[in-house]
Amino acid sequence: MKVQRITLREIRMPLITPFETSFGRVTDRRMLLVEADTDGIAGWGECVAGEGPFYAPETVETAWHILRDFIWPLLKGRDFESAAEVWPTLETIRGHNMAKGAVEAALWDAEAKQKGIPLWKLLGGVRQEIACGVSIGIKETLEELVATVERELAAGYQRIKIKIKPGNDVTPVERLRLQFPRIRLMVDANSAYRLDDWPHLKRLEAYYLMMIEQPLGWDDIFSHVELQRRLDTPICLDECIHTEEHARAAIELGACRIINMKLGRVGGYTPAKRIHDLCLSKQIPVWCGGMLESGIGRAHNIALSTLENFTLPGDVTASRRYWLEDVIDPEVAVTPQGTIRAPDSPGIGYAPRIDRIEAISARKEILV
Ligand code: OSB
Ligand code: MG
Repeated sequence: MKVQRITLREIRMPLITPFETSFGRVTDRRMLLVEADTDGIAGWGECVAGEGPFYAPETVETAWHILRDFIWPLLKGRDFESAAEVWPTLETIRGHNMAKGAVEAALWDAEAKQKGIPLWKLLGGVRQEIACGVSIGIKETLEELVATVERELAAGYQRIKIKIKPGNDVTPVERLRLQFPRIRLMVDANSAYRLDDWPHLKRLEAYYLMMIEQPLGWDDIFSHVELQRRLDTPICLDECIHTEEHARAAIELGACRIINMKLGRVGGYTPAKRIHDLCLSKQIPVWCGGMLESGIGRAHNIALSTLENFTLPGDVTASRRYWLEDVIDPEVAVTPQGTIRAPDSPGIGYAPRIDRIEAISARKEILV
């Protein structure tokens, strides 16, 4: 698989409704798409870096810079046996996992397309139908939150996650539990609390949550160990886990009992599979997180979610929850049972709509 050229594009799409987390509010997404041309076959990836460095250090700008100035020189002219060789090639670059993950995923797509098989099968996926939950941003009012949850449950989604922050946590959770006593419910704090807040977080335990996602510092595994000791509810780590070594430390130290997996956060399929296998051997369930992706990133999340240890519903949802019109054909759709069926067609199995992608591109750079 010879890497002939890479095209970077920044597309812009407005969200149907703004998405608010403890670290900010997004109304318009800027997304960096990577198209990798290999022996005449194009593979696609999406860089999940945000507009600003508020979830993680990377941004669209830093990723563009790293892809053009450091990743491309390592890939240019290379002839890979398989996409599994890409991640080791990039290892000399420290960090910048979202930039690495975008191009690595594009090359996995290209390999699957060259072999004429679905990406999820190439990865070793064991189920074609994946279970889906939703992530609901912080809402202005409890009524709006309840109405949103009602709508998502009616659409079939199997698990509800709400974003919380100090001052907006116990009240919405209590309200949802009163209204929906039996649903699978969880919260995501995106690092909004300190260890000292543990007595307050303990109050959430009255509402039998499936898990509390990333309550403490984005790079602070140690404080989560202390917190998990004080809580019965499982902690799920997201922001803290960038490498297999982080995952091993978190598991061995008891910082979490569940891990949220994001391709971009860990740097691609090769590290994701390694962390997945480690978690499987330690009986730590994983699920696939989301980053408000366009259809390209969504398609990759679907493929990843077919791996054996993805036993909990992920934040992988229909295109229509976020976009009036997505950039892939067909769009991602969810069944009335709250599942998504991984496609039978080669690669990611959803065709990028080049005309639409070009039309909404704010910039483009071809690396040769
Ligand atoms: O923490 O999981 C997160 C979105 C942007 C940044 C971080 C997160 C999220 C989500 C949205 O929760 C998940 C989705 O794409 O639906
Ligand atoms: Mg999260």
